[in-house]
This record gives sequence, structure tokens and C-alpha cells, in this order.
Amino acid sequence: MSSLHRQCTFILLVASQLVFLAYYSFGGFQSVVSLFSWGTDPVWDYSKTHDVYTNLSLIQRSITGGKGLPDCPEKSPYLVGPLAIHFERVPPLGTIEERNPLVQRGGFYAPPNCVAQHRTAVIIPHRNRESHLRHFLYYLHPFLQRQQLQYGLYIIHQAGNETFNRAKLLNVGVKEAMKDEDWDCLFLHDIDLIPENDHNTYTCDPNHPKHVSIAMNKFGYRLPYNTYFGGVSAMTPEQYLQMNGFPNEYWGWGGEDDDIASRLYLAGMRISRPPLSVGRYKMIIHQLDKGNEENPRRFDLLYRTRRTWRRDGMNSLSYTALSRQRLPLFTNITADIGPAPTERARRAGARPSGGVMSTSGHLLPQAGTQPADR
Ligand code: UD2
Ligand code: MN
Repeated sequence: MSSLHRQCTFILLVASQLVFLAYYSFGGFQSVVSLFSWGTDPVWDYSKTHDVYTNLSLIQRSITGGKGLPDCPEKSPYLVGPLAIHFERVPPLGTIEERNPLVQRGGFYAPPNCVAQHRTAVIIPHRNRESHLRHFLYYLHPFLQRQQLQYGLYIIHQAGNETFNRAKLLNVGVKEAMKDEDWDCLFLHDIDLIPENDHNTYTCDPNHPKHVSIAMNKFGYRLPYNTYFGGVSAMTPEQYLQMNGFPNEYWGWGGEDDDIASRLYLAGMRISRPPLSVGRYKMIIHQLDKGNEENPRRFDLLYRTRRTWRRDGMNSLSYTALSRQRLPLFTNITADIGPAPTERARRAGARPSGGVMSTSGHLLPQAGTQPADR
């Protein structure tokens, strides 16, 4: 063998050993893949977290006011990345108010030193989750302010104790929020999910509905299945209407998220997603709520989505807004969305008391409460 050959073989041997060493020291195949896909899926170190109120005083001090504010930049200079999130202590509402002095009554905010480029309404279905609500407000307000958005928080409270209906409450929320403001993005948000990285901007993808909570502690920070659409999603009002909103007929737990995923495909759209390392969320551990038992009809309903989505949704939505309260940290809308069909059938036998039946079979409130708004 010539000396040149020997040198080449030696270099090759050393190089392959180095590659092998690098492969293992970076953590095997997964990490090597992530090195190549770095451009689309940035690697964040979640062991180094920041307080969710970081930079907020900077924003508060930067108030310029008046006319002639510049546009907010494409990327907010206040973002910090991974956030420290803990649920051991439930923060009091007074403390949350004090820490968010720029939030207006009703839970509205606009940056004080620039003109926001995005207007986002966050819509949250709710009943009987008061401690989750407080965690949510504590974390979401500073998170959104750091993103330099104009935003509003809407809690859509289901009146009464009958079976819960998440998707219908979200339809109610969209309808009510659009009365306030020309929002350009709707965030449909579980109350128990807290975003872990403020680079997960609460803005919409103009081309497709976005599924945002793609990596949750609950599922080991992986997408549980390809068409999964539960938790947090975002769409423009146009995208929402193109799929006729969400289904109204899923009473109780489950199925409605898969229905929503189906109808967006049926309406000719696809699911858009943020990078896996950014769409991270912590879910507050909880049991299944009373009044939100598993929906035994969900598979049957899902089977029929293809035939029903055009007639069941925003165009068939019927409810009564019982109250609209502009509270210091959010707008609360309490809605009577009617009873589930099983409840409806049970009631059909008995004479309703304390109200009258609406055309859709809902129990309307007696005189003295807010008029029906439909
Ligand atoms: C999953 C999905 C959720 C939805 C649900 C099935 C995740 C992270 N989320 O949530 O989006 O598809 O399955 O219906 O996978 N709620 C109340 N009070 C109640 C019941 C529900 O406020 O009594 C609200 C609240 O905003 C809650 C949401 O409805 O976060 C979803 O209910 P869940 O948290 O009990 O269901 P979960 O965690 O299995
Ligand atoms: Mn949950």
C-alpha cells in the first residue's frame, strides 16, 4: 500500500469514528435528525426557564401614548422562550390584576408603544373550573402581552348543570366575540392548558386552521395521532366559517375534536402546526368532570360528519346569552345552550317549569333576564 493510500485510510477511519462519537454524544438518531431539521424545528432547552412576568415592567415603562405610534415589529423583542410553570399555589385574582396593570376591563389589551399587527380573541369553554381559570389568567395575560398582540379573553360559561358541550360553547364564543371587534384570529382554548414557550405566537396561519397544542405533558410531548385536533387550535374567522364552525351536537366528553378535524378537511383545508418544540403545553391534572361524562354517541356522530357538517354548525347555532360581564381580567359570557337530546326527551314528558320552550327545544329564561340573542 502506498503511503498516500495509508494516510487516506487513516483519515477515513478517524473521521468515521468521530461521526460515530458525535452520533452518540448528541443522543442518537433523534438528535442527528433534529440537527438537520434545525431550521424548522428549533431546539429549546426546557431545563432553563424564565418567569412568565419577565420583561413586563419594560413594556409598562415604555408607554408613549398618543398618535403616530409605529407598527409593532414582526417579532416581538420581549420574547424569552421556555417558561416556568407551576400549579401548586392558585394565584388570587387581585394579585393577577396588580401584575397586569395594562389589561383593560373585559380582559382586553393593546400594546402601549406600537400598533399591534394581529388581533386575537382567545375563547375558552368553562364551567366549574375556578382554580384552572386563575392559573390560566395568571399565565396567559403576560404571555400574550409579551407577544405584542391586541387581544381579548372570553370565558364562555355554560349555564346550569346539564351535560357539557365544549364545541357548541366555542361556537357561542366566536359569535359573541365577533360582536365586539373585528378579530383576525380566533384561539379556541381549553382552560387547563398553559403554553410553555412564548415563541408560540397566538396568531393565525392565513392558509389553514392551526392545531397549536401539539406537544403536551399529558401525551409525553408528542402528537398522539396524526389528525389530533384537541386542546388549543387557531383559525381566522373566514376559515371558521368555511367549515361552518364546530358541531353543536356533541354532548359530553370526546369526539368533537375529531369531528372538527374532519370538517376542516371536508371544507377543503388542511391542518397547519407550529414546530413540535414550540407548541408545548402543560395540562393541569384533573379528573373527568361531573356533567361531562364520555359521550356514547360520539363514534356514531363521527361516522356521519361527512353528511352533517354543512347543516350542523354556525348556521344552526341556537342559544341564549344570559349575561355578558366585563370583568377586570376577562369577558364572561354565560349562555344557556340547551339540554342534551337525552335530557330533552326526558323533559318532553314533563311540563317545563320556570321558563318557556324555544323553537329549538331550549328552556328560555323567564322575563327579567337578558333577551334571547340568536
Ligand atoms: C381533551 C381535549 C379537549 C377536548 C376533550 C374532549 C386535550 C388536551 N384536550 O381534553 O380539547 O377535545 O378531550 O371533549 O387533549 N370544561 C369545563 N368544565 C367541565 C368540563 C369541561 O370548563 O365541566 C372545559 C375546560 O375548558 C376543559 C375543556 O372543557 O379544559 C375540555 O374538557 P376536559 O379538560 O375535561 O377534557 P380533556 O382534558 O380530556
Ligand atoms: Mn383537560
